[in-house]
Amino acid sequence: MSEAKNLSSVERIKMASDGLRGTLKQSLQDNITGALREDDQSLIKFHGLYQQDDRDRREERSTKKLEWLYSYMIRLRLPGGFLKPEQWIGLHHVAGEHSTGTIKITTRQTVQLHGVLKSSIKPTIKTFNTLSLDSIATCGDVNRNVMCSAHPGQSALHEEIFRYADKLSQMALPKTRAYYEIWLDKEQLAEKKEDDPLYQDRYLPRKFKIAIAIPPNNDVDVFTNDVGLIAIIENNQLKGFNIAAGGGMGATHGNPQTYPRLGSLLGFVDSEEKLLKAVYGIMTLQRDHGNRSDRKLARLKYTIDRFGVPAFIEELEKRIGFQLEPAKPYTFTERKDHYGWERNHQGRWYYTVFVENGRVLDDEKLPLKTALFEIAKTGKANFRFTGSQNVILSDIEEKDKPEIEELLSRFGIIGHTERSGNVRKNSIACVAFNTCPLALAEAQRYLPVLISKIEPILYKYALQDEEITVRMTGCPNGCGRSSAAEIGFIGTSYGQYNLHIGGDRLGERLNTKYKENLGEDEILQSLDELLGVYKTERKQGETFGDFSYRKWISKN
Ligand code: SRM
Ligand code: SF4
Repeated sequence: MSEAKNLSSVERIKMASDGLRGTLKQSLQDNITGALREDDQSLIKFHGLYQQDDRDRREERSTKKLEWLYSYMIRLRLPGGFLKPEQWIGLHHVAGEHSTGTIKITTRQTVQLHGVLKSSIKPTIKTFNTLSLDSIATCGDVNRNVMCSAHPGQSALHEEIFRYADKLSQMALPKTRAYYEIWLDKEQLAEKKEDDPLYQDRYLPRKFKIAIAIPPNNDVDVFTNDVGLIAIIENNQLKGFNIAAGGGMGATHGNPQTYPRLGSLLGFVDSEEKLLKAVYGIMTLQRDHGNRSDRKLARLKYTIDRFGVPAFIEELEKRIGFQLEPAKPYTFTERKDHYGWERNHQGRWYYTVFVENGRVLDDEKLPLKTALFEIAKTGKANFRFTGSQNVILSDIEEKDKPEIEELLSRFGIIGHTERSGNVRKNSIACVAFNTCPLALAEAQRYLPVLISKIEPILYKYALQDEEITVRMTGCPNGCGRSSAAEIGFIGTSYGQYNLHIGGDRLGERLNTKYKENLGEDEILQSLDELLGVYKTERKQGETFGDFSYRKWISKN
């Protein structure tokens, strides 16, 4: 099944890279350009960085006959999305010294910085290293940041399950020491080639993503991952994990061979050993059978669809040497962050802060970055990121709660979190312009504005308390998981979006394209019509997603 011939250019770059080293050292030393050599642009991703340019300034730079304004985005590896306060303080300083200053919480529970100049990459990574942080394998054809349900108050077993994110991340780290040599000036071990039984010299055909959900909250959107693990808890004990595989959101406009897909349940495992073996087995199956000639068809979801789920399971069981048990029953009842104060079974406090689209910065409305910095300086709260781009100030002792509360209040964070409407608080937008090279339309810079215009419609129909999920992405790659929203906007060109409806609230049914290429006026008009009908015709308790599926999608 694997495509031995016609390997894509990235395949050749990986194999010739000498363990992801390529000519990165030479590229970095070249002061004539802010860019890297072409092959190194692919390789640097495996080190957690992307070469980008400021798209707002392309025209101006071209008119002046200047090179585009190149800089780098760096993404941290934070399994389960956890930082200690001293790490947040360090990150705050690095962001100020070496990047645009904004700390961006991503949809995979980690943080990234934009606008790092080539000359600042090494100092940035070195500082991260002093904070015990790294960016290894947060991009590239490897396993990415492993997610885990974020809310500690949700289960007494949160800590135990959370540790699996780190175990999986460790298991799937590439073995090459290139990161240490290139960025941290560690010595190359003479003659010794790193042996990497998992990735070998070709790595995976494409990116790979793992998430762990703790029912009843599907806050990690578990079925949108290559491997989605659902913790099965019975009588307050962790019994094991259901394993789903083959989720992914990306598609390409006009290419019907590409599609978003939710993961298929493969079965259940009852021990850590079996879990790690099964995930490793899935990764090697994808390594050996994934499409290596067409990167658009290379994700695990396409591999599984080529096999068919039963044949994939059979092949997996052959590799791992044991049979998966049938998946155990579980129920998701929500997929959201719990804003404000919560307490866990040990009596510790957590405050979930609403961070619109994950952008931590100070602006005229809210000094969010300063507030989080001041809170970190107390040393009395950890930072946990959520898959909806928010931050939970966590593990706060009862005696320290008043101090944290006073800071949250003084900087307006409580007011902001409480005042923001439900639809806004459940929304997600990807980065898109000005840094994403693939963006066709705005997302994080536009969704807040659009929601301000949708809110009056919600009020008109007295729907403002509904928790409808609205997500926007600047292109169909799906970084904001817009195909898994009740209302999804997917950019088609500047100022225009496809409108998708009919996804469910829990992330168990994808939405469907309802209208194409809408500008703002048409979006608002469509939503006015849809929400008006929803208000008058819905059954009691029926969500917008379920209603719109029943009314407009399922019959077509
Ligand atoms: Fe993504 C590519 C940003 C989560 C699917 N994603 C990109 C790039 C790197 C553009 C590029 O290739 O040059 C974007 C960088 C923009 C920038 O300037 O920062 C980008 N993706 C993001 C983030 C930062 C969006 C955000 O606002 O939070 C998220 C970082 C997550 C992380 O911490 O690792 C992010 N990307 C996702 C998700 C959601 C998820 O993983 O839960 C998806 C959909 C799930 C999936 O993978 O299928 C996603 N990103 C993609 C794809 C489509 C992949 C595909 O299968 O076709 C691309 C394009 C590609 O890989 O070719 C992409
Ligand atoms: Fe860029 Fe598209 Fe991802 Fe948005 S969805 S960050 S526009 S690749």
